[in-house]
Amino acid sequence: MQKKLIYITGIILAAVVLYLGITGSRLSDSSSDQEPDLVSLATENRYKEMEIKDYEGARLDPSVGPRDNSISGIQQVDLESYNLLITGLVEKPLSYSYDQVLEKDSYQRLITLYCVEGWDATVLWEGVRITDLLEDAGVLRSGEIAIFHCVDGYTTSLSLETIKDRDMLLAYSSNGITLPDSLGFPFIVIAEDKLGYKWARWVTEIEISADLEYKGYWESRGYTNEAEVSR
Ligand SMILES: Nc1nc2c(c(=O)[nH]1)N[C@H]1C(S)=C(S)[C@@H](COP(=O)(O)O)O[C@H]1N2
Ligand SMILES: [Mo]
Repeated sequence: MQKKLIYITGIILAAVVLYLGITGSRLSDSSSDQEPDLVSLATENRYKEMEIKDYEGARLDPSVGPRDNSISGIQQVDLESYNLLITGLVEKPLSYSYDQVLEKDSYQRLITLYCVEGWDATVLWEGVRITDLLEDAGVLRSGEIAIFHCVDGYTTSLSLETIKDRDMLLAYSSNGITLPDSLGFPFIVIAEDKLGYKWARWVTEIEISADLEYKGYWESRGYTNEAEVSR
């Protein structure tokens, strides 16, 4: 009886020693490796497959914000029924299909989006110039601003002067992949140097207007119409 007890205790002790030995060596392994911390690991998990993560030495952020703040959640746009309209103070209102927009000359730019909530994302954008899209419609002399209408009912505006000065893009790609739904597929306004709420996503209509007092969704709720990024 006593022999059996000693025998069993021996086996248990051996098992414990073996277990500690294995976990111990694992722990020391991981501390010697350059493993990412939890935050970079979370970031890493937000990148989509095929997405570029570095560009000319700059680290790109995932094509999705840290959390979704859209007024009605993430929208899914069906290209079959999608058109981008150019309306308002133009000689000839236009309707572009997705493919017709992509036929325009394309440009690539590394630009950071700053949200009023304190986060930012540096992304490699690819898109067409907004002025190229407007040119075909012929903006009337009375036109002062562009109002962006979106699938979720969101609106925001930019002065035509700002759009021209910054040579702003309407992007269809982020970090080398097709713009994900979360970033506004099919199109997002790359409002360089302007706060996040000027970056209209899921854009369906660009309306040219003379109303310098126009206020979009967040602008009419107290955010400045200038939306300058202060850095
Ligand atoms: N259509 C549409 N575009 C939009 C928004 C929105 O709710 N709907 N939110 C704006 C805001 S406040 C920011 S910061 C950016 C990024 O939104 P996110 O915080 O949801 O990623 O999209 C902007 N464009
Ligand atoms: Mo925002």
